[in-house]
Amino acid sequence: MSKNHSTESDASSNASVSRHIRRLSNKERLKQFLSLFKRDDSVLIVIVADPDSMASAFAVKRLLSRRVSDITIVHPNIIKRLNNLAMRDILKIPLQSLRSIKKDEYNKFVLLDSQPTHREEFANMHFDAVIDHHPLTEGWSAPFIDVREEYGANCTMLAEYLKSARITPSAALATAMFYGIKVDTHNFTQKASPADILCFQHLFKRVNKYWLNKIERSDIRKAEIKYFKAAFSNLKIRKNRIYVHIGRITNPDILVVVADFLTHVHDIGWVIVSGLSGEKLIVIFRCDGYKKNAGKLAERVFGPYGSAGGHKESARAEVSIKNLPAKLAFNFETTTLMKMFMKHLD
Ligand SMILES: [Mn+2]
Repeated sequence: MSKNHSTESDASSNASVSRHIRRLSNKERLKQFLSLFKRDDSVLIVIVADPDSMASAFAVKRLLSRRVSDITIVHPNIIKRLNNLAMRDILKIPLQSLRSIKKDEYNKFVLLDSQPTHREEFANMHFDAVIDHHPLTEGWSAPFIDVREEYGANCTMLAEYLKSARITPSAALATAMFYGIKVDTHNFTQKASPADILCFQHLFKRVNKYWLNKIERSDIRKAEIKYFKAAFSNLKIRKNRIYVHIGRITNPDILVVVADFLTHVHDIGWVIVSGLSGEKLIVIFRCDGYKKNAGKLAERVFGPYGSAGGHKESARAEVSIKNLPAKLAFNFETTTLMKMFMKHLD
């Protein structure tokens, strides 16, 4: 069977493989998936590492353990988020970078929570199985394709495979899947299917809540505590809005942590936090969403200078400091940030 040619017939066969697998019962689907593998197979599981994909890979590793000769999980991206590093380390999920392995030492390839069209690194890889919950893309093929867009989390699908295989997840695996579902559904405030809710409920009693707490809370590096000091001394409150320019930062993630923290303040409708990273001014927007739109405000204020946008309640702008009018760019501080919003907020 020819693979990965972007022809019409392949595209339609890809959709039809997926349609066929969708129609199967959970048991039949599991059977088909397992039938891809033989005892002496070396399996490479490929993910773009995030909580949902890590949990999915962990589940497939469990599903195939004792069925194949060896299983390796790899990811092309660098894991920067502290929560994700904590998840990997606390739950002992064995991950390696895609660059660190030799592909020809493996004979079976599984892609989870992603599709071959999602990243350049996947374009010339031939996958035996793709299990994903993103919209089905064209121009690739695989013998086994299970793509269910309506699922909030990919690992919910894997939890169904485990259930059909009568495998009870360990505390580490259950915690991984539980966290994966929480993150991908934004604690069930965004896309979630009844299957995600059922799975969440089913996993609940196996979750280690201490591990889960530690993973969820680990989002500040020790070296970043100092930015809170800067934030508290620089912040200005006007009307029901908090503005803070933190100054120079090494990792923009801290701006998100500070902004989210400040949304806890009573009677505050807007939080706008900025920092300088390299040549860039990064601005994080948070609002309560009531008659407000963070994405639109970000676009109005920063759109003319760089990339800006987001959702109703949260948004982000990244602009090269050189693109700002000289009188703003020179010595940017909290009052400069406030000035930029004057025209746009009453
Ligand atoms: Mn996902």
